[in-house]
Amino acid sequence: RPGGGGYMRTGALPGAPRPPRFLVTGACGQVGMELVPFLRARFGGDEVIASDIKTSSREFVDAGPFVYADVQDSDSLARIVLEHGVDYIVHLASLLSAIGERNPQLALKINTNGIQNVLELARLHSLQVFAPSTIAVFGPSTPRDLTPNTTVMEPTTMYGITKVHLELLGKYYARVYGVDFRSIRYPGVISSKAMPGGGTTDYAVEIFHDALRHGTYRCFLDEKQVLPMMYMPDCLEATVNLMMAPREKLTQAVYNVTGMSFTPSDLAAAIRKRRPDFRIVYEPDFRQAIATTWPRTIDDSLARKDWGWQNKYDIDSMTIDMFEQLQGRYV
Ligand code: AKB
Repeated sequence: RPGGGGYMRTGALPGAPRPPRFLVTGACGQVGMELVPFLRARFGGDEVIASDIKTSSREFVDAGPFVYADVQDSDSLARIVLEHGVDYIVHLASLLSAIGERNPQLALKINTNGIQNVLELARLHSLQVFAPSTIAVFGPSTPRDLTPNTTVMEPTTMYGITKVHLELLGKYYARVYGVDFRSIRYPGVISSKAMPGGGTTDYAVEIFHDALRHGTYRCFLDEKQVLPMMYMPDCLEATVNLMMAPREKLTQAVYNVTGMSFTPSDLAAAIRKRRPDFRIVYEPDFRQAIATTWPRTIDDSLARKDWGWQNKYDIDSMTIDMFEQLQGRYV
């Protein structure tokens, strides 16, 4: 491999003699399906190894290197890292909040084993790690408006608990072993390519599909529930910008990031600007109880200051783009 050191790490990502090689776990999930092509466009198709325990589509598997990897199996992860000369693990595999409350034991097992295995590999083979955290690390005792980067983290969901574990473990490996661990607390991510799976913020994606298919949506959250959100193009930019930021610029390992905050009724109103006949009914279920424990708005000023985070999309520009992206699918 040109200029490459096999499994030896080059150490320097920005300005490195060759592009870094990435392993993305959970690549067939909502973020992975878009982050993998985004990284490939930027760093080269062969430099990004997508991995998952399932495949999303034949097209995705054929688009570049794809391997089977269960994040709970550290030996098979090690094998991939060594055989492919991986420098950077982007660890996306995780069970989200709603599905995690349906099966807390499974969420605990997959989420904690996954990050433990990834960080151990990073320690042993000098890899860099990006692993997203979430607004779900916050709970009822956290200030819910303009939630600061550093504040109380007492989540009440298993998902949130496993992500606090991820954050603290990542910082431990950074402090004790010098692992370069970076993380963003993702808000709800809205995207057009892949459906999210098992989250509390999923309504903000489902609503577009149902608006286009049926002209109506049954919302599982209360109409007044404000939650922080971000559109996928902003999520991709934020993720790669933090991954590539010069280390000396970073004052944190984990950053709050947000693009907008809105309620289901705000989103319905934005949709009605394009679909005046769109109807929404509210039938809050167990996910509403999760949402009430999360922040309404997030203070992401440290991300803006340290590595220049800037969102491009607000609720209206995101809605216009979602319609453009999805239109062809349902005509
Ligand atoms: C979820 O709703 O569980 C996720 C998240 C906010 O982390 N989208």
